[in-house]
Amino acid sequence: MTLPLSFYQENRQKLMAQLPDNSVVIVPSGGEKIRNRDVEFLFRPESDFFYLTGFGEPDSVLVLMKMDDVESHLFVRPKDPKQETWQGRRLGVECAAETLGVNHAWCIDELDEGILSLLENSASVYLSFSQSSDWVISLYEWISELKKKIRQGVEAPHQICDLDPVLHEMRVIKSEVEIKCLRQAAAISVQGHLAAMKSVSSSSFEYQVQAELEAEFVRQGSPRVAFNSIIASGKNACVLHYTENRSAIEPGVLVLVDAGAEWQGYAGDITSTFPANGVFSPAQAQLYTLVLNAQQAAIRTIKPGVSYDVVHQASVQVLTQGLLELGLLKGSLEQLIEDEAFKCFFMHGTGHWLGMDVHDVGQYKKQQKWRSFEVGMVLTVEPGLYISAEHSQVDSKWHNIGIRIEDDVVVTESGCEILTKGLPRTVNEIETWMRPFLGTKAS
Ligand SMILES: [Mn+2]
Repeated sequence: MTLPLSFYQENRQKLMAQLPDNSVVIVPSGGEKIRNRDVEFLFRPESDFFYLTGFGEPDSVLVLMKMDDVESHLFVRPKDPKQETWQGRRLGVECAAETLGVNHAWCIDELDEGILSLLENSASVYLSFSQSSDWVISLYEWISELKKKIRQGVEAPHQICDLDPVLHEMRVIKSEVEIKCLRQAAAISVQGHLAAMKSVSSSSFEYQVQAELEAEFVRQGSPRVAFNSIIASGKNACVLHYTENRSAIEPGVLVLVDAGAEWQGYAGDITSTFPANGVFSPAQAQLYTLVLNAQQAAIRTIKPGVSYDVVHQASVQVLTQGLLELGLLKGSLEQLIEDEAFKCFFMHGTGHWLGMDVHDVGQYKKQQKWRSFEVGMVLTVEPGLYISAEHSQVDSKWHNIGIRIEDDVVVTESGCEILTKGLPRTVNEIETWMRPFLGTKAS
């Protein structure tokens, strides 16, 4: 399944409708990157480019112009039978315009002269200020070339603008089609997490759980993970972005899995935490239930008009209260919240925008004020607690427990819809769900 061309065409139209006349937009796909010697990383286009084209090849550049009409120009790699035999098929210049629904296709080798002709007599050029600065250097060179033609009556652009605020604001609000893709990315991610839970008690090492998780993603048709999977057992769960996944899974520990599949360029992002041998210890169960309560309280706050920071406040409130009751923090609730005492155990935010990028683009604040939720926004809700052994002031029964629970939600008219449904979440649900799959480890 691919999205219809009209999705990308509409995105281009919507973008250009917001820009002044005589604007030119430049959006590159990015290129392949060397991993080591002659091996490349698997290529994945920049999300802005993919959002506007649906095209997955490297070394491509989209140029949109708003002169009398809106025109779309795409620079792509040429057909090259020898290269294609070795490196894979290319769409080529001939087919590109029709296949991708753009007005004109160019060969990427003609980029300099092509862009020069497209920039002639334009007033403003828009490109992403968060992407490579090489483009700004090229742009200056193109503009100075055009300025040399001033006596021939050519006008050069006199304004370089950041494309991010306009394009990324569009990407924050997801359309029905996008929500469908996110729902599918979430559903595949759920299946992967279930496979991980199913396999953990018979796995000796974190990477074996990763293999089961990612095998399920692939089996379900996801072309790649949305980000590097985290399989963190025991104390490794206290390292927030642990991706080594090489440790032996010790008996009795919790395993934190933070992983998501990609679908049509859209990311799933789920964190599950479950016991390696299917049963929580009392201390693990207490902390786990606290994080789950915080997550549910946070999700309950989400609806149109509510300020973004309310979600975090809700989870902070529940977590601080719970840490106080369990004796991990001491003092008065109000004071502890004001002093952000929770930060030594919960050091990240409660979530982020989710879309084509796992930490998706878009402002969180406007004029220094947290923005309010709108229908079609998609975000993660993921409170956590991480009690490393360095916290010698707390009882050692809490040490080396790291828990995060993360789901993806879309803001709806009446509240929000959880996209990542179908996972056992309470202590009881998890233990009951895992029971039939408890195996013995191969020695
Ligand atoms: Mn996340």
